[in-house]
Amino acid sequence: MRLIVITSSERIEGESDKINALFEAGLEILHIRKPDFSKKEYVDLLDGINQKYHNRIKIHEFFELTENYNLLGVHLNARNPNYTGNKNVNISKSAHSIEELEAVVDYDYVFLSPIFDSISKKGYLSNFSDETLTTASLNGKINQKIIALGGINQQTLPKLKKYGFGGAAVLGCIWDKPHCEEHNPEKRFMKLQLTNCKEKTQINKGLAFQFITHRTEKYDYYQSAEMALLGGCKWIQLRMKNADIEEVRQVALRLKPLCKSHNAVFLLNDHVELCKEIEADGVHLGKTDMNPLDARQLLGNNVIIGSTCNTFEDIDNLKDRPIDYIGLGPFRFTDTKKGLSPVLGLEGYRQIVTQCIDNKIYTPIVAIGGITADDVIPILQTGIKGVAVSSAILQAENPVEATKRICLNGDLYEK
Ligand code: TZP
Ligand code: MG
Repeated sequence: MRLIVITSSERIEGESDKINALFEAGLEILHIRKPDFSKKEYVDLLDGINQKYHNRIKIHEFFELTENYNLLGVHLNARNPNYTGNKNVNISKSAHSIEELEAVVDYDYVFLSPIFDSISKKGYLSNFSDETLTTASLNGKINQKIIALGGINQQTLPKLKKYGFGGAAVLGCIWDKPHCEEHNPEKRFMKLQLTNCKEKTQINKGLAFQFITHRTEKYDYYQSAEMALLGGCKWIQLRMKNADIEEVRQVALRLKPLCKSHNAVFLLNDHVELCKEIEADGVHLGKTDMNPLDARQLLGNNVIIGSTCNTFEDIDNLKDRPIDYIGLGPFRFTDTKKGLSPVLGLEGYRQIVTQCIDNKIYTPIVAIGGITADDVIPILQTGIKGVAVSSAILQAENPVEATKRICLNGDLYEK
């Protein structure tokens, strides 16, 4: 889900700096909503925000400012119900009932509120029951264009997932209690971003099983992924070590629709820019690849970012980074990867899972390296949330059957 921040209607001390810090932390869209501000006050606030972030800002007043500042767009409301400018800007509006969601085609997105009891407006209580939201979700009224608003924080954000909202807009949980010394919107946003990351991968629900492509004598990259998909794998990582980018692009462009037709997630190894260009579901980054913070900035909040770790120290170093999952390995020796780190084995995973819990690190971990179908249950029993597999599938006599066995063992563990 995308995360959108709405400013407080109050004046906040050092607000431009705090907004710059939010963008630096990877914020995709900021709504400036200041009903009591004059145009001059809007201008002053915009002038204090780094120009490179202006195209991520939407405004609720003084729509003509979109022209001078090259802003992302406007949010229509009762005070300003129309945009009459001639720029092709991003337009959103608010809705307070499911019936109002009928006309969403005319907008880039629509806020639906209050989903939960508001944090900033005391006494503004949730207007939607679980049943109403579930029905609206089933009949498609709640979809990727609908952004939940009202009472969203780290605790309530995960509850949104089952309804299929395209995102969440937050205000109170970022700006609440602005006068306390600890008021750090950036930190609050990063925590929310981490919660959002964990939701995206669905790793906490059942087996997370990622197939990693590898070229063998028998199969090319595309064929290898296709067999894993036919065996029921729902998560493909296109890893083409030493291939030039054009070659990766060509395979990726064919594989992306194939994954979609199997309802599977499609990740690229290494190539952040290509991930953005072809709109892959995510990217897996090694230690020498792009920093996850920069990748998050480039890709936005909806994209999955995974990172490789070999030790607890690696995981600890990433703890404030907006990553969705960690690939931790190697479980045992494998030829698939060159320059392998020391093997961890089950005991290594047990120790690292304990260290993570002791240090309150909850990023889901996927085991990798030489894993076979028989390893799945023992690995999951250590508290690891999933597995990434390559050679056990590609070296099998029947890769489709081998994939099915891994899925089956994951299912057995769930029961
Ligand atoms: N990183 C650590 S091991 C590995 C990667 C990419 C390869 C995993 O493949 P296999 O063949 O399942 O060991
Ligand atoms: Mg890499």
